[in-house]
Amino acid sequence: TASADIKLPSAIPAPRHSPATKGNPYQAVGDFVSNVSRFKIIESTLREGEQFANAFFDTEMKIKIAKALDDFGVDYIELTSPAASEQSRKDCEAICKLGLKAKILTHIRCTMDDARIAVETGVDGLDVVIGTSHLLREYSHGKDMEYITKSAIEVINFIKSKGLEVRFSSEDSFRSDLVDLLSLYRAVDKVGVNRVGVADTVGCATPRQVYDLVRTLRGVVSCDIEIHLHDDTGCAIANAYCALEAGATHIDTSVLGIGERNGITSLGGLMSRMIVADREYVTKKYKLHTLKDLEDLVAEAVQVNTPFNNPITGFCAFTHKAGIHAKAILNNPSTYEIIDPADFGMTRYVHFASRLTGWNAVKTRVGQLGLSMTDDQVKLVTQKIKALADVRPIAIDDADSIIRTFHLSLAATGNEQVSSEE
Ligand code: AKG
Repeated sequence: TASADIKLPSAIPAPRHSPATKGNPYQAVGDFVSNVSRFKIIESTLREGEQFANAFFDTEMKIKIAKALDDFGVDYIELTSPAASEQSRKDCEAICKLGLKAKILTHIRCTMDDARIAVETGVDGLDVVIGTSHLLREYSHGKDMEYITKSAIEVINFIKSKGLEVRFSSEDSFRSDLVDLLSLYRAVDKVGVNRVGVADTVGCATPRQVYDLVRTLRGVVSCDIEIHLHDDTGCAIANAYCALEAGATHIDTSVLGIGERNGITSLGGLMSRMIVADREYVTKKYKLHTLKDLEDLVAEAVQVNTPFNNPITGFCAFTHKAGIHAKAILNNPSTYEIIDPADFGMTRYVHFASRLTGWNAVKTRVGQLGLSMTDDQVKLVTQKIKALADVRPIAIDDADSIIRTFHLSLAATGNEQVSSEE
C-alpha cells in the first residue's frame, strides 16, 4: 500500500557505459561497434503485439496505444500490414494522419502486391520480411534463395522509388544457412535498403549466437541493422543487449513483450537493461515515468495482469524483505538496487511484516507512523512481529497494530524503562 512505502533519497550512483570509455584505450577499441549508447526502438505492439493470443485492438485502442508510445518517445511504431484486412488498412491510414513524432512503419510480406497496398497508406516506411530457413522455404512459401533475392530487390526498388524508408528482414534468420543469409543481405544492401533485419523467430538463439551473427553481418553491410527476438527460451532481453553490443542499431519491442506465442523483447525490460548500460541516454530520450501507465493500458486492452516479476513495474520489483537487505537499503539504496525506482516514477518498499524482518525496517516504519521509540524498544517490538509471522503470514496492518499496541503499552508503563534485555 502507498502508506507502507518507505521513501528514501534517490542517491544511486549512475552506472555508466560509454563506447569511448574514458581513460581506457583498450576498452574503447573493443567497443567501437557497440550501440548500447545510441540505439533506436521499433515498437511493435501494434503489429507483433496484435499477434498475441488475447489481442484485439479496435481503431480507438490502436490510436490510444500509438499516442502513448509516441509520448514515451519510441523512434518508430510498426503497424500490422494493410494487406491483412480492410480494417487494418484503414487503421494504418488513421494512425499515419495523427502527425506523431515517431515514424510510422508497416510490416509486409516480400511481395509487390503487399508493397503496392502499403505505399498508399501514408506510412514513413515499410518493413519487408520473408522466411529464409529451409523449414520456412519448404513448408511456408516454397521459394528458393534465388527467387527470394530477386523479389527482395524488386520490392525494395519499388518502395525506394516511392521515397519511403525500407527495411528487409529474413524470417527465422538463426536457422538459415549463413552463406545464403549473408549473400542476401549483401545484395539488398547494394540496392540501398535502409536497414536489414535479423529475426530470431522461434526464440532459439543464445546471446553468443546473436553477438556472432550480428557482428559478422556488421562487417558485410553498411546499412543499419535491426533485430527482432522472440522469448521462447527467456533470452529476448539479453539477446537484444548482445545485438547492440555487436553493432545492431534498432531493437524491436512490444509493451509487456506481447506477441506470437510468449512474445518478444519487452519495452520495459529493454529499458531496465539499457538504463543500467547508459542512464543518461535512456533518461534523456524516453519518458520513463510513463512506462507504468503504458503497460497498464496495454495489459487492460489484452486482459492480462502485469507479471509479478516484470522488470521495473512488477509489484515486487523494488520490494526488499530480508533483514540484512532492508538494513543496507535503508543506509544506501545502491547496496541492493541497480536501478533507481525514481527514474521510472516508482517507489521502493521495505517490507517490515515477515519472519525475516529486521529491526532497522521496523524502526523506519515506527517513524512513518509518527511514533517514537528507543532502539531497544524497536528491537523488542520486532521480536513480537517476527513471533506472529512465524505462525502465519501477516499483513502490513497486522504489523502496524503490533507496533501501535506496543507503543501504547510503553506509555502505560513509562517507556524509558523498557529494554531489549527484559
Ligand atoms: C518474426 O520473424 O518473428 C517476425 O515477426 C518478423 C520479424 C521481422 O520482420 O523482422
